[in-house]
Amino acid sequence: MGKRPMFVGPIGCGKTSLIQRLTDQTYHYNKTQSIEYIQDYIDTPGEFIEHRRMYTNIATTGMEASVIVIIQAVNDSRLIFPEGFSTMFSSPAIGVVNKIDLIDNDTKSADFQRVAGQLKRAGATTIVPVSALKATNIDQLSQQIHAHLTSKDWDVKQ
Ligand SMILES: Nc1nc2c(ncn2[C@@H]2O[C@H](COP(=O)(O)OP(=O)(O)OP(=O)(O)O)[C@@H](O)[C@H]2O)c(=O)[nH]1
Ligand SMILES: [Mg+2]
Repeated sequence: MGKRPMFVGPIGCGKTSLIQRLTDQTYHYNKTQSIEYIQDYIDTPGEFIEHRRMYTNIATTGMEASVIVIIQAVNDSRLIFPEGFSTMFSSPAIGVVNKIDLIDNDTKSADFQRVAGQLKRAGATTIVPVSALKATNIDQLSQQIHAHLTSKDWDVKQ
């Protein structure tokens, strides 16, 4: 079984849009209805994170992933990921704050700091600010993801 990154986050935070950027697909809206495998990426529906009774689905699928990418939009003021969220996985978690175009890329802003802090407390080892819309910091995100995949894991497709 290949080892992949799995993207989780609430409805509309931009998981699918980011995967489209990372895989050089056209950026277009496409509501995720179920777990989808897009090239080497695992995309999940936001419902899986918004409804805790669906956490088991995420935990099970997470066993196939060697890195968990937890994503929240900068304009989402809710507490989405509980403290220690990442401990349900055996793989490390990267935190992504998406839609930074809405704050003019200002990572010092209170909104950014609040979301980044929540992701850290959820267990993210690093925080990457991105905009899927403007394609900002996509290379940086790609590097962070690949740093968590051994080349062997990433190359093997079975
Ligand atoms: N302003 C802004 N909008 C974005 C950005 N990324 C995504 N969006 C918009 O947010 C909406 C939801 O994006 P999706 O990528 O479908 O979000 P998702 O997390 O896959 O949502 P589900 O599949 O429903 O869980 C779309 O209208 C996107 O165009 C961004 O960086 N900035
Ligand atoms: Mg989606």
